[in-house]
Amino acid sequence: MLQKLARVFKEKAQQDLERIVKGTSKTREKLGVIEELFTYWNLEDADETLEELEDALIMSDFGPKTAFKIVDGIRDKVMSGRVKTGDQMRAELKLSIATLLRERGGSSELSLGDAQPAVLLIVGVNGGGKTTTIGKLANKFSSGGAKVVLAAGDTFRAAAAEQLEEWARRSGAEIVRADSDKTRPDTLLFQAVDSAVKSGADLVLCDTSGRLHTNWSLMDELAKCKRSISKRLPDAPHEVLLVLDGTTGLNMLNQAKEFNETVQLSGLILTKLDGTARGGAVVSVVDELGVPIKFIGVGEGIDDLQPFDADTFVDALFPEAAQQ
Ligand SMILES: Nc1nc2c(ncn2[C@@H]2O[C@H](COP(=O)(O)OP(=O)(O)O)[C@@H](O)[C@H]2O)c(=O)[nH]1
Ligand SMILES: [Mg+2]
Repeated sequence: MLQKLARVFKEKAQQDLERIVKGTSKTREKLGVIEELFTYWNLEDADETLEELEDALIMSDFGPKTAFKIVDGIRDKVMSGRVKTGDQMRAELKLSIATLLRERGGSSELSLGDAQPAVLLIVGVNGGGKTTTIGKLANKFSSGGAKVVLAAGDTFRAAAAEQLEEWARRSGAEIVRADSDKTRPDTLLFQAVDSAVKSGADLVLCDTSGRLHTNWSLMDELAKCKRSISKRLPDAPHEVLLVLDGTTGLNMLNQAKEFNETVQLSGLILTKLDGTARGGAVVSVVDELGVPIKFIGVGEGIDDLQPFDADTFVDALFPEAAQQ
């Protein structure tokens, strides 16, 4: 049932493009330079234009490696005569970014299989939107008829469990909270999965404390959390999702690499795309890690979570309106 629910969400992905378009403004301001390149493009100085395109992508947080790869592909098409005009170049750029997101990332569908319950571990730095995203996910699955348990694994701050409790109330999910402030997060997560197994729940969403990817002892604790979940349920967690703050820029690449080394990510969730997001950086994360974006956050409300769709995302980066 869960897998079916995950698929239904996916089909709604084309909606609400407008809000992402508004949100990716920061990246697009910088990508404005690229629009100019397309407008004044002529085949005679193709080399120079392609170099400027590469610079503009790097300026828009795409990261040097990824920018080089994208432009190299376009250069091939220019040389072989398949790209001749500015419009064709824009189309090619969009296509190559979307293709990269799909091919390097793989499927953006949650892979929950037949697990009972399916367990999702949500990780990331402080303030990225982990708890909020868990609330939104809980609501999606609950309203689809799934029995959802929230695990308050952020035992670090007292207010964290309260915040999750509020989301549990709003989404109709159950919550497992620490009964003492000495409870360790790995113990709490073990208890939550145990309780979900016993009560026949469909889905467990595990919240964790925000931590800097440079803090070794906290990263080690996160690895323990993951092992502790597996100890109770051998194939769990079925997904390890890193929440990335869409306004972060290229620093998110370092975060993602460290988290990936510690807990082997299966997907990314990009939040705050309704703000002044810098969508370019995440393309680099997908490219270098080979991990897909699975959801995007487009606001603070309970319905403001969308399944990721590569074409919609690229359309948001290069909207029609800016193409005149
Ligand atoms: N605008 C916007 N704000 C968000 C989004 N996701 C989370 N937030 C806000 O970001 C702040 C931190 O979120 P929280 O879930 O507590 O982050 P956590 O520390 O990772 O658990 C809160 O004020 C959220 O309302 C989003 O997609 N868009
Ligand atoms: Mg939190």
